[in-house]
Parts: sequence; C-alpha cells; structure tokens
Amino acid sequence: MLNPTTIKEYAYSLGFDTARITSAEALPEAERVIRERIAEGLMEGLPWFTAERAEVSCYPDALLPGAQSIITLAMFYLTEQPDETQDDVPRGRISRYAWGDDYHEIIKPRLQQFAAWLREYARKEISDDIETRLFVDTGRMVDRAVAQRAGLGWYGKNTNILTKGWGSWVFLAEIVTNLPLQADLPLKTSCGSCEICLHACPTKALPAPYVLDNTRCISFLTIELRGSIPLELRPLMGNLIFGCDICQEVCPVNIVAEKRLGLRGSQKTLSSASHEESQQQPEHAKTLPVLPHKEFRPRATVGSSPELIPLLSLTEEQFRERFRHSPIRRAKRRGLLRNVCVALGNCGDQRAVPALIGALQDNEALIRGHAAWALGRIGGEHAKGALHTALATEENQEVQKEIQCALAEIGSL
Ligand code: B12
Repeated sequence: MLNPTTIKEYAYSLGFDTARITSAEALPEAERVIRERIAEGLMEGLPWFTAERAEVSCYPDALLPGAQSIITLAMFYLTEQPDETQDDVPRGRISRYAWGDDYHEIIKPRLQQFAAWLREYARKEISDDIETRLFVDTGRMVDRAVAQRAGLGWYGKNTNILTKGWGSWVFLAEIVTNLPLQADLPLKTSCGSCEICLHACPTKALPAPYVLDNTRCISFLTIELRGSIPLELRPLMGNLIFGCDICQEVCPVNIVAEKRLGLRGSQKTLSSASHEESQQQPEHAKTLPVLPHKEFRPRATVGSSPELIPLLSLTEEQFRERFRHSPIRRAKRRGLLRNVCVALGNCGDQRAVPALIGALQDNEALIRGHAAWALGRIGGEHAKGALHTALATEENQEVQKEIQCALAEIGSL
C-alpha cells in the first residue's frame, strides 16, 4: 500500500490545507437524507438535483468503476476584508467565497497535477493501472458526506462541514481512485448544543439542525434562482447581492478561526460545547498558522461590499469584464442586477431613485420588475410618477403586476 503521509504531504505542497482519506464504499445515509430532502420539496429550484443523481453520487464506483478510495481535500478561503465602508453610499454585500477568484478555476488544475503525480507515484510503487476522477463542487459527488466520513471535518447544524482550524470557511474537493489506501476515521466532534446559526438565518432557511430549505436560502435566491425572488422574502434579504454567509458568520467555530488568523478584532467569542476543540491543530493538516491564499483575496473589481447604484448601469459587456474569473458570473447580469434592485429597495435610500427609474427601461423584464418593487419600497413623488409612466407603456404582464404592487405599496393605486 502507498504511504498516506506522502500523499497528504504532496497535497499540502500543492496548497491544499487539509487532506484525509476515506474508502469508496457507498454512502447510504447520505442517499437517504438526499431523497428525504427532495421528497419534502427542500431542494426545489435546483432541477438538476434529482434522486437519480443521488444514485450515482452516493455510490463512488458508479462514478469510477473499481473505485477503492477517496482523497478528500480542503482549501480555506479566509482573507482580510477590504475597508470599503467609510462613505455612506448604499453598498451591497458579497459572500466571502466570491470576493476573489473562482475556486473552481484555482482548484481544478491543482487536482489535475495531484492526479498526475499520484499515478506516477503508484506506477513506481505498485502498478500501472491507476484510474482517478476529480471533483470540485460541480460533479455528481457528495462533497460534504465524504469529507465527514474521512474525518476532514464534522457536519455543522447549518449543514456546512466544519474543520478544526478554519471552521467552515473551506472549499471541498476530492480525488476518487481505484488505488487501495489506508482510510482515516471520522472525527468525534460535533456542534454540541449550539444552535446560533438556526436562529440567525433571516429567512428561516434552517428549520431544524442539519436541514436546509433551499427555497428560502439567500444563497440560492441570489445565485441559483433564475426568475423572480418571492415577494415575501425580498425584505428579509437586506443588502446581500451574491450568496450569504450569515449562518457561517455567527458560528463560534468560525469566529475562533477568524481570530486565529487575525481577521477578527477583539469581539467576544460566543461560547458553546465543542469550540475549544476547534482551536486544536487540525490532524493531518499543514502546520498552522498559515497565510491566506492570495487567489481568494478580494479582487479590486469585485470587493466585498461594492457600491450598489453604479452596478445598475452595467452593460452586458461591462458585467463580463468586471466579473471575469469571479464566481459572480454565475448569476449573470440579469440575476445580479435583480439582486441589486432588492438590496436598494431594502436600503430605502432616495439617492437610488434615479438609477432605479433608469432600470425600469432595462431590456430584461426581470430587472424592470425588481426595480419597480424597489421604487415601491423607497416611495416618494419621483418614484410614484415614474411607476405610473412605466405602467402606461409596459407590455410584460409580470412587470405590470410588479408595478401595480409597487404603486399599492406607495398608496397610489
Ligand atoms: C446544491 C448546493 C448548494 C445549494 C443547496 C444547499 C443544500 N441544501 O445542499 C445552495 C445554492 C443553497 C448552496 C448554498 C451554499 N453553498 Co453549496 N453546494 C451545493 C452542492 C453542489 C450540493 C450539496 C448537496 O449535496 N446538497 C444536498 C443536501 C441534502 O445535502 P446536505 O444538506 O449537504 O446534507 C448532507 C450532509 O449534511 C448529511 N446530512 C444531512 N442531514 C444530516 C443529519 C445528520 C444528523 C447528519 C449527521 C448528517 C446529515 O447528508 C447529506 C448528504 O451528504 C455542494 C457541492 C457538492 N457537489 O457536494 C456545494 C457546497 C455544499 N456548497 C458550499 C458552499 C461554500 C455554499 C455556501 C456557503 C455559499 C454561500 N456563501 O452562499 C452556501 C451555504 C448554504 C448552507 N447553509 O448550506 C460548499 C460547502 C463547504 C463546506 N464547508 O461545507 C460545497 C461543498 C461546495 C464545495 N465544493 O466547496 N449550495
């Protein structure tokens, strides 16, 4: 058998922060949970997330015939937040994972290099016949279930994998292989009695520990949802314009991790059953402390809390240019500007009215509809007049409805 320590050390040399190994046995508990979530409608809105997908993702040898082991990897993405909030202009919030470069682009080439090295190492030591398959997020793999079984971290009640050392601020990736490797054991750690994340979610998307209602999760609403954001959820979204970290930001394990890296000031750490354990040196991880990965540092063109009003005038081309290599591309211009409208509506700042009136003329009905909603929230004579004018010429029925609701909100219908 190959030496697992040599394999893990190679992972660290590539920039991964934790590496663990599990067998490629089936994951029937994960399959049961996924089927249950789908049956309860909690995965609605993600049409590709089907029970058939689970039949493959929870059976690694359906992903790679003859699979024997899975090398599970984590890379942390904590970095310093730029200080962008000295002025009083309306700003949006971007979730931490999207401040820097797209992690898929950063991790994939490293996985490819890792797999090439592994095949070479195995060829010298045991055999020529080594197969590998690589995963980071997008493939049909249950990233969190294999990470948990490999002891890379434990299931947090907000459903994220928590690691010792970096909390849940990690991306997960895997190499499935037909190589037999010595497996690690799951951790014994848990969140104990802590339920801070469940209570912190503004949209109540965490109805019970370990259960996420995708349809209410702000991450889903701002990134994956292609259509209209449900009216009742819009006021709860604050100024979040891409993803959401609220259930991670309040997590005491994460607060400890941020402090350890000097990324949080002297706020008092919330206490909970198992937090002391999170301060320990992660087993099989490279020596701590380490420097944040430069690739995940906030890009100047994106930042962590961009000004909202200028975003509304982005053309398709400017959007592509500004968010090149950023995960934000996924929302597309129409999705991002829809979110910006909601955030501006929630800011309630009159200075946003002219830009929102401009957005009532956007080519995208989705943006026009959400701009109308925002104007209804902000109110005032200017907004009211523009809404009446738009209603006279608007041809899209959905947008007409949005405008009528907005006028009713202002008390002018
Ligand atoms: C679909 C998806 C989403 C969807 C739906 C989320 C969801 N309910 O799964 C949306 C768009 C909302 C989303 C949001 C986010 N995501 Co996402 N997402 C995924 C994806 C592609 C699939 C996840 C999945 O299988 N879901 C199905 C549900 C049923 O699984 P689950 O909730 O994870 O439950 C599993 C375990 O928790 C366990 N389990 C469930 N219940 C119970 C109960 C008990 C008692 C126990 C012990 C275990 C257990 O079994 C389940 C099956 O494995 C993965 C990548 C991948 N290929 O795995 C990334 C992934 C989970 N996402 C990730 C991230 C970073 C995020 C966000 C933080 C992004 C952001 N800042 O906005 C948020 C976090 C929201 C949250 N609180 O979970 C990371 C998580 C890293 C980590 N540390 O865990 C992943 C792993 C991507 C990656 N490769 O790094 N995501």
